[in-house]
Amino acid sequence: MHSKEIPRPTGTLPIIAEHPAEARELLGTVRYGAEGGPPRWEHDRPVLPLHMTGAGDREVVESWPAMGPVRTGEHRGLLFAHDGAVLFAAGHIGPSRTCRDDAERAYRAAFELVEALEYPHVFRMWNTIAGITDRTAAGTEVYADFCAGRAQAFENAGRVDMAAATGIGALGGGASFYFLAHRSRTTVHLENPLQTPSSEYPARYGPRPPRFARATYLAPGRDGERGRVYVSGTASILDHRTVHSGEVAAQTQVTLANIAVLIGAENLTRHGIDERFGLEDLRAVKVYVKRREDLPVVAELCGESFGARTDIAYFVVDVCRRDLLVEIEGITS
Ligand code: 3EB
Repeated sequence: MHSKEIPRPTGTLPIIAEHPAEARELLGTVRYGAEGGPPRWEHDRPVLPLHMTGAGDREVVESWPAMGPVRTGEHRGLLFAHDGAVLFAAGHIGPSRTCRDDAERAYRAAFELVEALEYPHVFRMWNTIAGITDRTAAGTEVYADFCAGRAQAFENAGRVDMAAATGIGALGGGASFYFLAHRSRTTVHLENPLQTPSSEYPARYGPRPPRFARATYLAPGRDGERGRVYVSGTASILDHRTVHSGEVAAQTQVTLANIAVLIGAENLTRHGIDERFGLEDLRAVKVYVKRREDLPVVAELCGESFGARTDIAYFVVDVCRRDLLVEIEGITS
């Protein structure tokens, strides 16, 4: 006799599918689809539409399960849902051309929310920004402008901790974000010894540095939830420099190697975590590719590196630096 492991819904690993999972067990849903805009209510749950797929691409629906009775609400345009353990919140930052002020406002609202609801441990944030490498009316790069507003909000809130994050292009719909915070589980924000911490990037990348950790480890819960690493959007960056400009295969390899080092035994030990993970342990992987023609090469390299059980979604969108061709994120199982 052999028994088969039955997948158990968990509050901190999403279900990624072509269709939304059943509403009553969810915190919220993110639609990586053909249109973006403000979050909305569907079946009393927040739904955030992101414009991440082009004509003919399949929509990807990311559903965050709830572990208990869910309460919902709205705070300054952020729609949220929480179950006593995890808070999910989603918002539309605004048009990308006025990113700085909009980002500051949106992040201020986010920090107010986690304080008020008492979910202090922010463990993952996603930012999607249309025209991320364009210039604002004032001549600043949109991404740099976004970073300036976000940095100001962190400073105003007195927040020195930085969570795992993704900052990535979108095909339209301005700038949006969503995040997850835990009420009680310990978070350890991880850096990668091969990469400069984002908050120490030199000024050439923008007036205020980005604010994200390379990954966040959410420690095991008393309820039996395992420890997981949430890997940020990771790119072909060593120290703070893009490497292999124009070469998609080499960029993909450096990106995968960066993630392997980040989640491996040595780096986790350095952060006081007695666990180890490899690329084959990742789930809910998202791969962002700048040029559609690079998809086959990137998909082949990812297919070889991740496990047979890894679910991978590909999106063709701009990455935050013009010379970056690929960015990859995931969550350990
Ligand atoms: C980088 O290392 C790549 O601004 O939140 C990755 C993850 C990136 C998060 C963010 C940006 C962000 O700079 C870009």
